[in-house]
Amino acid sequence: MNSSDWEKALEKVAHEVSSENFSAALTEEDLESLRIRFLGRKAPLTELLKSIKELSLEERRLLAPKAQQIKSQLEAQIEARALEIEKLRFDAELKTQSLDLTLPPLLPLRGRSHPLTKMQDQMAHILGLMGFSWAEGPLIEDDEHNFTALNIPEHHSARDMQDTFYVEGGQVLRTHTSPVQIRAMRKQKPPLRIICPGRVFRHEAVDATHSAAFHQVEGLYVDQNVTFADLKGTLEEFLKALFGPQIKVRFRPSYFPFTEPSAEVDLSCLFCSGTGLASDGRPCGICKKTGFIEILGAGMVHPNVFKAVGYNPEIWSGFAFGIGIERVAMLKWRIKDIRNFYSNDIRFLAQFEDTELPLLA
Ligand code: FA5
Repeated sequence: MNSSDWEKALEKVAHEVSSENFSAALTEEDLESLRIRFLGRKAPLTELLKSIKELSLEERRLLAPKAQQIKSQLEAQIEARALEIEKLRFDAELKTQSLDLTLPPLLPLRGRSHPLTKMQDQMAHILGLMGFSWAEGPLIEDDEHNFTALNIPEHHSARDMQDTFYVEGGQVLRTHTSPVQIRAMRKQKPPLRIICPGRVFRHEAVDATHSAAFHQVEGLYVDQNVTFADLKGTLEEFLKALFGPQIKVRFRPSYFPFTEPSAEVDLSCLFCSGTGLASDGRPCGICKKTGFIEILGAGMVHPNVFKAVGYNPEIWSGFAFGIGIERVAMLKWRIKDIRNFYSNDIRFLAQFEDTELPLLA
């Protein structure tokens, strides 16, 4: 199309627009038909704007603003009419409905923290009273922090303990909060006492107690002459503050490449009071009849980890632990399925009223 045909076509559109009576549109549907007719993908104005690239630069400079002006004018007219239609609808509604001013007002919905945030805060609060301060690290980690510096070299079978999501460029979604230990120790000289709460990711099949994205709180304590007894005492004290003095805590020998010796820590099952049997006498489905549920991994920091961050293992010793926040929350509030936390069901989320923060005995 040459420029004079183009201009004529535009004038035709302008004429059609100016002779259209937008006030004749009485409903949103009427207005939508008008919008499609004038501004839709196949509308003459849209076609014209698409074909403008066939004109010379000079012609485009002259004609494009005219077309744009018609388009903006159309959009403004349609928007103005939409507001009028809305008002017409509202007025009609007011005529048919009566207003009862004696009705009690609707109370505004109050937002609250997610139960996992509440649990994380409670845990951080207790550990804070014990002298641990908060540290953070990135969710996308490099191999060095997530594995190598934690004494898990490449091709080591321990990498299979945590199925990993790999990101482009060789990075990973962190599989645990332990890499923050490395970051904290490389930044700070010992002694040091930190916790790192945060989200972690594993390529795992999701079921009632496993999620592919979940939360942990890492703890790390480094000083001179730290012993396994310090680790036991700290964790027992922490878990009793969180669950109450009646809770039973069990340490089982385990293996983590970054701690030696290592342990897994179980809590007596709160669903069956540690009996292993549900109220109907059948085996407890949560603890699988064992009376205990695993909630954390822990151990004494491995000398290779100290070497990787430049701490002398002959001078410094320490313990570390990693707790699953979901698992603790499930036990504390008797939640049988981890997926409830992520379902965004307000009926579930609204059950967790603010409770007082626990104190140490
Ligand atoms: C670890 O992640 C170690 N980094 C913990 C650690 C830290 C050990 C420091 C020693 C020193 P593990 O894979 O066992 O360990 O996970 C720790 C806790 O996270 C488990 O006890 C459990 O409570 C929770 N957890 C593990 N996998 C899942 C999952 N898929 N869904 C929900 N919680 C999980």
